[in-house]
Order: sequence, then C-alpha cells, then structure tokens
Amino acid sequence: MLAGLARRTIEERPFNASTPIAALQGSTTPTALHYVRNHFDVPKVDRERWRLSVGGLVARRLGLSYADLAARPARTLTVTMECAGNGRTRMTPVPKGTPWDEGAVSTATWTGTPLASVLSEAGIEPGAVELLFRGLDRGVEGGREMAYERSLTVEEAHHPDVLLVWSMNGEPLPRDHGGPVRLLVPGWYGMASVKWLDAIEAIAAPFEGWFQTERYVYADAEGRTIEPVTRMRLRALIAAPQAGSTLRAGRDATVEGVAWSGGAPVERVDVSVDGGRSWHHADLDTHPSPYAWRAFRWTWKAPPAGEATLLARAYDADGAAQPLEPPWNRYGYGQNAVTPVKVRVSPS
Ligand SMILES: Nc1nc2c(c(=O)[nH]1)N[C@H]1C(S)=C(S)[C@@H](COP(=O)(O)O)O[C@H]1N2
Ligand SMILES: [Mo]
Repeated sequence: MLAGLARRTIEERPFNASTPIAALQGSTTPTALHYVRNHFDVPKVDRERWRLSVGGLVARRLGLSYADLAARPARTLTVTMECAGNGRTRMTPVPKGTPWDEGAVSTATWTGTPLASVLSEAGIEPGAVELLFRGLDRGVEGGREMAYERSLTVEEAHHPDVLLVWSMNGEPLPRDHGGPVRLLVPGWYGMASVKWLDAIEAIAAPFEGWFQTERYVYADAEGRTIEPVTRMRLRALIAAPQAGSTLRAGRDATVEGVAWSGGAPVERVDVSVDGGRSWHHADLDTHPSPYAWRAFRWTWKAPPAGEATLLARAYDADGAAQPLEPPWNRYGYGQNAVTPVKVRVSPS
C-alpha cells in the first residue's frame, strides 16, 4: 500500500523531509519514509572510532564504544516520534520556523539499551540536577556556534524506557536518524531524542542552551516563555482519503489514519464527514506499545454526491479531546488541532 510513496523534502540544507500523509497508517513507518529533522548539516561519524563519553558530576567517567553499548542488555520499543513543529503552517499567523506540513510524524521500532543502567555505572553524584546530551552536529544559532544540545532532569533520564538506540526497524541506525547512536525519549516531541550522541554530562544547574530555553518553549507573542515543550499532544491525522481527492457517490469509502499522544493513551477516535455536525466512533487497532500511534478506520457507507469535509478527533483515557482550533504560540509548537480534509464526491 505504501509502494510509490516518497518523503517530501521541506529543506535541502539542513536536510528536512516529511513522511507522505498517505503513509500515516499501519503500525510502523518504513525507514525510507520516516521524517527527518535536522538543525545543522548531518555529521559523518565513523562507528568504529566513535566513543560516547559520560562525565561531569559522576563517580566514574566512561568512554563507551559502539561494541560496548551493543553488548549491554537490549530493549526494543515501537515509538511514534513527532516534531514539535509538525503542522505549524496551519497556525494563524504562521510562525517562523521550518514550514512543516502534517508529515513530521512517524513510527519506528527502535532497539537500544536503557540509559539508566549506563548512568548508574557512571554513578551520578548527588549534586547533579540534569543530564546534558550533546550531538556531534554543529552550526550557528542566534549568532553563536554551537552543538545540538538538550537536557533531561535526573529523574526523567532514569525512566526505564529512555534508551541509547543503535537500531531502527531492525537495521543499524541510519546516519540521517542519528547513527551510530542516538537518545530516544518515548512520548516526548522529537527534539529530546538527540542524534549522533557524543557526550552525556551530569550538571549542577538546569541547562540554558539555545535548544532548551530559546527554542522548544511555548512562548507568547512577545517571546516570553510560558512553559517548555515536552510531551507530544493528543492528535489524530487522516491518511485516506487525501485532501482534494474525488470519491464516487454510493461507493463505500474508508476514512483511516492514526492517532497518538505522549500523555494519557488514545482511547477513542471519532470521525465526521459533515464538517463536525455529526460524529461516528472509528475502529481502533491495538497499540504495539503505549508509545505508538493507533491506526483507526471508519467506513462511510454510500456517500452522497457533493463536497464534504472529513474530520478525525482523538480522545484520551483522561477524557481530554483534541482541540478543534489550532493553538498558537510564537515558535509554532504543539499544533494538534483536528485537520479538515476536503473531498469531492462525484455522482456515480
Ligand atoms: N543532534 C541532533 N539531534 C536531534 C536534532 C538535531 O538537529 N541534531 N533534531 C531533533 C528534532 S527537532 C527531532 S524532531 C528529531 C528528529 O529525528 P529524526 O530525524 O530521526 O526523525 O531529532 C532530534 N534530535
Ligand atoms: Mo523537531
């Protein structure tokens, strides 16, 4: 069903590409269709010479090779990753930033080793409050040269599902996705999952770098930070039919797509074919993991000729509903509103 589909290049340099909307289905995204999000040029890393250093406020500094990591206990998790800027172009006014359509979201099966066990081997000192993760990619932001860096609190970093990952969909982690080794923080927007991991440092004060406090924050129009961007918001997207397509009157049409959340799990998806006047419960696939999207489908029996606006709206286990209107914030993050899909139904 995914044959003939290709990623859409949003930017050549740095390379940014989105998953085709039609691929938002099934349980995982083929690696060749998984979205790619880079702030800087993709670094070339020699896997044999690569070392992950663990330092700062630790009892024992570590320098781990790829073989050292791969010899540790492995865990495999199916995880949906979404860029915090996914769908920002539907905000009004459109915020600055990479002009993503709705395809900066994908699901893969990732294999790695729990970060927590590496941290306990290093022995985090009591004075540490955060772990800082540095990528090997470098570039200029806000007039300064820097590496891509993000932090997690000591507690967040010890979650058993936070992994140091070396494999994606059963293959060695590709360079575009952070090979040889990246961090994976399931449930969070993608910015937390630092690629081309170079160093982990236990630090005594909260990290205030560019990608932690200048970006990946929900900010008001004046640029005042309201809160940091963390977990993925509740969202459903329709993969088929596609916006602008033509259906045939009287011929059953399946409305399908995927729904996910980094908070309470998705429990229900409702579909509307009349712009939200009436709603129908869709069938939902089970999760391969609590971090993965759920595919949904609902069959529209014998659609009548005319124009139609299709909607899919997700609900989570806490009873929260996906918003109908796009939220707005200065940098365009967390846009999770129901996306209208307009189709034509031609007389049969
Ligand atoms: N080192 C590094 N890690 C990074 C980034 C980056 O630019 N450099 N981009 C982040 C962002 S914003 C996202 S959404 C995810 C995207 O991961 P992917 O390219 O494998 O889809 O990687 C994150 N990790
Ligand atoms: Mo992102």
